[in-house]
Amino acid sequence: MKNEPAALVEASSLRTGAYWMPFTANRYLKRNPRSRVLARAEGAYYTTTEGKRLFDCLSGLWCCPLGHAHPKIAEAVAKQVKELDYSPAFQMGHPKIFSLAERLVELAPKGMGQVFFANSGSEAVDSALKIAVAYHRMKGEASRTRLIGRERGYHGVGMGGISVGGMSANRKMFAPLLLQSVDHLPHTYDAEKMAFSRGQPKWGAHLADELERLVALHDASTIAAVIVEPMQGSAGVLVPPVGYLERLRRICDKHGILLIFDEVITGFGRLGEAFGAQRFGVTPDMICFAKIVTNGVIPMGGVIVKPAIYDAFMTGPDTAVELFHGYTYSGHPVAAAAAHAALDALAEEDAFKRSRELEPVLEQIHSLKGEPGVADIRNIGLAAAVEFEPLPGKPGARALKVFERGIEEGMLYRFTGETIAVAPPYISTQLEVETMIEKLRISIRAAA
Ligand code: PXG
Ligand code: PLP
Repeated sequence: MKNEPAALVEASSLRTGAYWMPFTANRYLKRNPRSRVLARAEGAYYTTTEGKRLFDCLSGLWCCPLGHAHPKIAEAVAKQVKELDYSPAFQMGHPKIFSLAERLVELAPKGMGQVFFANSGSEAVDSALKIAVAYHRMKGEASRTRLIGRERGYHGVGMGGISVGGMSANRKMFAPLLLQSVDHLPHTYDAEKMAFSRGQPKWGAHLADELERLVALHDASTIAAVIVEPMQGSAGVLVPPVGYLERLRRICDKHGILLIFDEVITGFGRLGEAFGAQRFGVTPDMICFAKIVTNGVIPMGGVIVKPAIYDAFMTGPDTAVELFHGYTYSGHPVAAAAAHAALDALAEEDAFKRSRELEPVLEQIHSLKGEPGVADIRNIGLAAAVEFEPLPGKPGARALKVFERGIEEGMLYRFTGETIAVAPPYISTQLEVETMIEKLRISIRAAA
């Protein structure tokens, strides 16, 4: 032990029993936590307690594209804690949250008007679903209560989010708790038709017409909203077919159904524009956001809505609460300060442009086609996923092996199921993105 660096001793002596880790194989990780415990982060790199430097291939969990320990954000947070550390969220406000709402409306596609704040993507989604149902009721259409999600969708882990979500692993354990009035569109993935597509697949726009079938089945008068991720992130970067989102928009308009884009991953430049809405040229009625709004430094999420939605609630006596919903930490001043600093930095560093410049570099990930076990590669914006054929009899084992080899190679990839996902920081250099891809090649070969 004597010759080991101090940090290594620290990692091996960790008492891991009390921490129930989220979305984690607890027993496996705790058997050997060494390479899985992060001590520091700066720029595009983490350092483990062992002293190993890891390139941050997924920008944290999709949330830190400006890099870690960003001096402006760190300073804004430190200053805010001393200036106004907490402000009651109900019946009170503070200057930075009003101005932040205005900034977010400006960043959003034209036609959005107000922002409701929460603290995570899950809360943002549950807020949006509640607003949708309440909105129709305010408009005298109380029968519109049904929510339509999509297969393979991920909308966080709240009761509403798992109900409209379409990942069976996230739903089956909690089946009795799922909302009743929910239906799902089919997902848009078909390996035969679109494997190894670069950017948007050409096939699949017609799958939006399934919404017409759900309308025919349930009747439009029972449907409140459709919620989709413009690009399905958690499912492994499932990119919308050309024309698909446009068709969903048209069908929603035709039937008076609200369209909600869950942009928790796609917001703030991941697809090269402020939101996926701009990238795809489709404006929803509500946008859920979280993650990058503070560069991941302080939790924050929220819902951006069209003025018609907000206005529908602004009736009755003006001393009455209009929406019976909110969180203790809605619009938290420290989160607001972090968000202002993150938005400043995104603008000053021309980060959306940087994201667009790196997109063709990341697209070179398609050079991994033909490597052992690679079943598909998908990409759009600064996001990509490699999907593997499962190792015989061992589901998920291949991606785990790739992930573990990646750590040895100095790369922190994201693995789930049979996929490795990457969404590098906007501050990455071309060489770093290229290296990330080449190290992935080495790791895939090693896992074969
Ligand atoms: N909606 C979408 C579209 C998301 O991607 C959430 C809601 C929930 O956000 P919170 O902040 O409650 O976790 C998400 C979160 C991954 C990964 O590796 C994805 C998410 C979170 C953690 C990991 O794909 N997405
Ligand atoms: N549980 C209890 C007992 C509470 O008092 C509150 C808030 O006051 C909550 C849950 C909700 O917490 P939050 O507003 O942080 O979501």
